[in-house]
Amino acid sequence: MLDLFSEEAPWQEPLAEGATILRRRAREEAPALIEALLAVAQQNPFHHRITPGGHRMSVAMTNCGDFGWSSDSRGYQYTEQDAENGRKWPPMPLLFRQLALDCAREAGFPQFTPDACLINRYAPGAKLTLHQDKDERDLRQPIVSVSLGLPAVFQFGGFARGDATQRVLLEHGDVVVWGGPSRLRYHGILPLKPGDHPLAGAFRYNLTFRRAF
Ligand code: MD3
Ligand code: FE
Repeated sequence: MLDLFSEEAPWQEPLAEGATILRRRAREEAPALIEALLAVAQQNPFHHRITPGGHRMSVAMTNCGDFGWSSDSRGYQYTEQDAENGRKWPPMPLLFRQLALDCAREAGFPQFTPDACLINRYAPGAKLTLHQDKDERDLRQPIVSVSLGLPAVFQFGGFARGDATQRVLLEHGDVVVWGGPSRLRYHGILPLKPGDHPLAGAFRYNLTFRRAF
């Protein structure tokens, strides 16, 4: 039955405890978001990091905000400067910050204030293997993710790497807020299929807003 008094909008669904998908929430803002992320990348180009294990990541990354996440042979860390060029990360565009705050509030996290935004760029074939995000100081803070451009299959599992996984298609404009117990779930992205998106061309972009410190 249609519940007119439901607290949740129909496009807002729980994925798991503490995780909410806001389908197409960022559709209207998407052209401006893409323009802003390309401007960030002009100041600090996308780069394929090397993992501590010595592998070149297929996903290209840059960051904006007070802190940025990166990896090198010594490990993963949040830093105020890009070790690649010694410069501070570009500031987080106001539009980014506002969207992250609004989505976090809508999903039940009104106190969220991101200090870091990691920007991932996927070309065809790029993937992210199952991992946990646990380099942030306060794991009670959620992560807000925004998908732009080509669609991708997102995998999310349990609290151990070998746990069963679910698959969810993440499309242009989809926002997911990961908090509560879902914050430590293993997750990843299957290899991107080639395509041509009207706003993003051959790429998928993902913004993740975080409270690093
Ligand atoms: C679940 N990014 O940057 S977004 C990452 O699409 C990352 O680029 C993927 O995983 C991407 O770390 C997935 C969805 C996401 C982001 C962070 C999470 C899911 C999460 C943190 C905890 C649990
Ligand atoms: Fe992650």
